[in-house]
Amino acid sequence: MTDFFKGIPQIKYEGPTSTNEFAFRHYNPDEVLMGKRMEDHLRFAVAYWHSFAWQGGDPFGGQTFERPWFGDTMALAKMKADVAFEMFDILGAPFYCFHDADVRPEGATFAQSKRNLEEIVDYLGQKQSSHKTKLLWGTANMFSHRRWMSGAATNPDPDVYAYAAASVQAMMDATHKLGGANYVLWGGREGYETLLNTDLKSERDHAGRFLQQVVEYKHKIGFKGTILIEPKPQEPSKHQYDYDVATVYGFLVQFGLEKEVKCNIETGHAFLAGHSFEHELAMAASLGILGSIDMNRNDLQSGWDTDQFPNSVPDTAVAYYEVLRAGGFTSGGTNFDAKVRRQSLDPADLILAHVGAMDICARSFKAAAALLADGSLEQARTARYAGWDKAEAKALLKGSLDAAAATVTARGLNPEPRSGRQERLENLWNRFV
Ligand code: XLS
Ligand code: NI
Ligand code: NI
Repeated sequence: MTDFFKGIPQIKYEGPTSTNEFAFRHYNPDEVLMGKRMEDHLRFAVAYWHSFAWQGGDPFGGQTFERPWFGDTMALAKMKADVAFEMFDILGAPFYCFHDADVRPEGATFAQSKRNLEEIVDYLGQKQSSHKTKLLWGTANMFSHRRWMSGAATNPDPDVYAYAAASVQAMMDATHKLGGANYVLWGGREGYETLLNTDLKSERDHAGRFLQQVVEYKHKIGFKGTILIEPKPQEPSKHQYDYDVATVYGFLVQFGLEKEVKCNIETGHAFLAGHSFEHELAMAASLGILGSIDMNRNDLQSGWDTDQFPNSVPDTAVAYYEVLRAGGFTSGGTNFDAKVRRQSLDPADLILAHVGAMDICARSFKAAAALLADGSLEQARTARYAGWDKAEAKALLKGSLDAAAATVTARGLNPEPRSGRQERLENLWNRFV
């Protein structure tokens, strides 16, 4: 036991009227909704990088956090893991997620980095067997070190492609060993800064071949988890190839991977792409590639990926409504890809940020589940499209364009517009949130 969280109790559900800061008011892991425990629906995960590796820097200043595990030794990496699992226990977090670079010190050579990773993975494995928290996903950080500055699989230098292959292989092995439910690829540097020096076609081709190799390797080692691509339009690159869900789907189809790979969709990334979070979720669900979510929020004035914890029930509820309509999570879950602000120095800030976010998600999820169970919204949606159930409507799709055109005169069609009822549906929605 470390004493980092000394004095902080385990967080328990106390109900909506509780005034105890260190309690859940809405997240009740054992409460059954739609036939499933809330914990099994939401599948919360803590992101190792934001809570344990990030030092509080911004473009104008460096480290603000002083954590006893900051430093580049294996002993400190183990202390970091000890503290991480203490936090998972306090929160009752069923899952966590990490990058290779979050958990181990970088070595002088690839072989040394890999040995460091393997040693820490064994340590994390022991932790997992004596705690309840499991791995939602692992991923390789191929954006921080200067070797990745011009891309990983899309780098003009083939040696970097090889280094990316070795990095992903090592992290897939680690994820497999730890029983991870998914493996994530987020391509922060898989894009360009300027088209003046970029061969866009060959970069995309290399990214496609790389992803095929990842999928081939998954089958070779018998990893049963889902491979997930995390779309983001820009930041850190000016333009990233995995711009949004629809772009990723086109890319997957081009490389024959649309049945193999799904998406990990992040709230703030959806906004950066000019979409709402629910748009990205609905799009992925309609394409059969909704995998998992990175839950957070952006500061909408700054227009940047600020990775704040969610704090709006109406916004979060529409997102979970789309997840529920799609049948809920299978291998995926709700990863808090969120960090406390750089002035939030106290250990309690880390805990309470997650407590608040888990409560926001639980409240939102309950609202979404109640609306879905009520059925009125889905009935209204079904009624709006009911014309398509008729035989003559189905025939329009089966036949040719001129056959469809001919029905206008044959049936004397003169369509009357009908109300879309948006405000009435918004009022209905607002009864639940
Ligand atoms: C950055 C991404 C990153 C991924 C994992 O914007 O969200 O944190 O989730 O590499
Ligand atoms: Ni992000
Ligand atoms: Ni993310």
